[in-house]
Parts: sequence; structure tokens; C-alpha cells
Amino acid sequence: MSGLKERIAAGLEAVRARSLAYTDLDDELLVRQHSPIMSPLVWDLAHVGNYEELWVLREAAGLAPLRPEIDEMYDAFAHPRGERPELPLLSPDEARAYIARVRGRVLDVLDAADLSAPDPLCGGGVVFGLVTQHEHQHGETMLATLQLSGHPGPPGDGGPLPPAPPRRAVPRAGGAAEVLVPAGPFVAGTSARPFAYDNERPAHRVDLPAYWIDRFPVTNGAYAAFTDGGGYDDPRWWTARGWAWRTRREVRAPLFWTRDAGGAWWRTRFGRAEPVPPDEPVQHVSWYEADAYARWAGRRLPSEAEWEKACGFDPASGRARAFPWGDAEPGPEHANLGHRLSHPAPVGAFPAGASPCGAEQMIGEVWEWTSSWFLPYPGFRAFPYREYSEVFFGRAYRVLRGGSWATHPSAVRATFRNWDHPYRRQIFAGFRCARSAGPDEEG
Ligand code: AVJ
Ligand code: FE
Repeated sequence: MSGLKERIAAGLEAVRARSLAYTDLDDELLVRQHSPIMSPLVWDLAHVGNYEELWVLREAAGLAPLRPEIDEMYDAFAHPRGERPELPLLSPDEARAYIARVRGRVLDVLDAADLSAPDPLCGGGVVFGLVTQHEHQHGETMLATLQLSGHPGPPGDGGPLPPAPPRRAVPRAGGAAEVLVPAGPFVAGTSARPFAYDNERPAHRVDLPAYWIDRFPVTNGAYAAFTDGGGYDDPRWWTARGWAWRTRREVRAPLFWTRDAGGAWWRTRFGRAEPVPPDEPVQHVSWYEADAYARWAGRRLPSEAEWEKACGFDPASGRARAFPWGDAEPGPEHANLGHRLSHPAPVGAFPAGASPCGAEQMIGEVWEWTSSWFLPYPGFRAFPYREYSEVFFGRAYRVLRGGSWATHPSAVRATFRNWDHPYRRQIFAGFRCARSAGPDEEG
């Protein structure tokens, strides 16, 4: 058990270093609202500490509130993001002091905890997994806020790519770079993982007909063919809501893309303009754009079950893997995760991360939009609170899978479900396409 406690403490320390690095900025940048759809960064900073206090100190350990008067300000349901700058938030220094005070007590609770007790929060260290993952998720949100702000930091590009892989063909729009997933059942979701969110549970059997799925996420180069070929001007490719959205918002390209006088695409990434690299997965597209591209290419988005089967199902063992490459935790050779780079890696860069069916870069790079609404699995039970998942179920949010370059390795797996409104583009999201297999292609 002490090995587990050490791993938990190391994970808590690492995520806090990340949160502090992303908020190592002038106070003015921390309290400013960079976009009406995002919180001021100082809200995220105090919120992760308040969440940690609520779940570890109060709910799990039964301690009294440290600062009961601030709880309401950091309750994500009490105030939408747009209202948060008007609140009398803790200053950046107060927020740092508060979260450090919480953390000190959390480490004492961890020290004294019996992680082998059959307690739903403490058993197996579940509550520590919850708060660590939660803080990493806010880290990714803070990065999206920084990208929207146009501010140059934080650096990233801290880790080299694995040794240069053999250069592979960039998949062309609607082209042949796809893999077949034969018909048959697999087990979706998980009941067993020590820490998985309520929305990933329980494990359940899903039987799918055969389908093809792209080997790689759709690249900037492929997406530019859609953009340059008038994809944004032809309502045939768009759903009615998607067309209304693109018309009202005058969307003509992914967020952060601009065209130069010669017609070449540039993007602004953390405050700097650069040519759009053709062989990186496209990011900052909405579900509407992903769905329109797929229709233009004669394809469709995969359902989340199709995505998950292509990611984790191993026909040789009949089991679902935690990751495409197996059950080993993600290493630098497997996937572009954890902000080692500050952008997606080119397609073909992670052959060691291929899934059993041959799909690559399903984990890391970009969150991948699926055709599925965010709905509960059969037998769903809210844990530890309804507001994590249950209140979001329905036809307002689409499911995203696989994590991005900004997602921490401990915060994603084959069964992990993310969700957002179909019109959102600030998240590090792209997609890959699929199509149903014909009757003579049952594999
Ligand atoms: C799973 C990314 C949609 O940011 O709203 C953070 C994660 N939940 N705090 C979000 C979350 C509570 C959530 N997403
Ligand atoms: Fe939160």
C-alpha cells in the first residue's frame, strides 16, 4: 500500500506543478477574462483547490471547511464561466496560499488513510484519483484559455518525438488510409479500473457490424482540401444546425486559421503565426465542421462505440485493452500526450501506439469528435456526484475520445469519455472518419 501512497503523492505533486506553471503569469493576465466562454485563469486555480478540499478533506476525511465563505464562488454550477470575472475572487496570491494549505492537509489525510478499506471514496485511493484527474482536466482547460488569449506562454515542446519514424503517406481526404474492424461484439466501458469516471461504467457488451475507420486523424492538409474546395459554401455537406451555425458565425476555416495574400493557410498558436503544417491532425474544429467534412469525403464520423472498439479491442484475446498498445501506461513512444509538444505530432509519428486493428494516434494528438450524444451506459449510477456526468446527459453534447497532446497520460484511456457542445472549437479537438463496410467486406 505504501507504494500506492507514494504514487498518489507523486501524481498530486506533478499536477500541481503543472497548474502553477500555467498560472506563472502577471496578475493582470490571471484575473482578466480572455474569452466569455472561459473562466479567468485565477478561477481555475482556486477551483481545483476548492474541489480537492471538498472531496478529500470534507467528504472523505470529514474535516470542517477551511473557508466556507468562498465555496459558492468556486461551484461551477452556481456561476457560468461568463459571470466569474465579476465575482470577488481570491487574488492570485490568495489562491496560491489557499490551494497550498488544502494540499498540506490532503497529504496528511493520505498519510493516515487506509486505502484497503472498502470505502467508496478512500478504497483504492479513488478520491485521490478523482482530484488528480480533475486538476489535469482544468490544466487542459487553462491551456485552451491561454491559446485563446494570444499570450505566448507556456513553452511546451519539452520532449523530443520518438526516433524519426519511417515517413508514411499522408492520408488523402476520402482516400484509402483506413482499416477494417470486423463485425462482432466487444466490451465497452469498464467496471474494473481503479479510477474511472461514473460515465465510463459499467462495462457492457456492444455488438457492431463491420466498419472501416481512418488509420490516422484527418490532417490539416486533407482538411484544407475541403476548405479550399468550397466545403464551407455548400449546405449539402452540413446538418441544418451546422449550416445555421457556420452562417451566423461566418465560419470559413478552423479556429485560429487565416489565409495569406498568396492563399496559403497560417495558424496562430500561443501567440505566434506559423504556416499550417499539412501532416499534423487538424485541431480547433467544431463537431459541425467535422461532420460536414466527413460527408464531403463520402464518409461519416464513427460512433463512440466504433471509436472505442477500434482503439482497444483485441480480437486475438477477445479482450478490450486499456490503451491501443496494451495495458501498459502510456510512454513517450506510444502517444503524444502530457504537453511534451505544444501541438499535435505528424501522422505516422507513433507506430508503436497502433491498436490491434491498425489504427494509430487514437490516444493523444487531438480529442476526436464522434457521432454520439453524451448518454449514460445501461446500468449507469452517478458517482460521486450527479453534477460530474449525469446532468450533462442528453442531446446537447457530443462525445469526444482519445485525449489530445495537452492531456496528461493519467487522464485518458480507451474508455474515457469527454463531451462538449457541437459548436465548441477552443478545445484541442479534431476527428477521424469511418464508413460502414459492405456485405462482402465482413472481414
Ligand atoms: C469533462 C471536460 C467536459 O471541463 O466541464 C471539470 C471536466 N468537470 N470540472 C469540464 C470537469 C468538472 C469537464 N469536461
Ligand atoms: Fe472542475
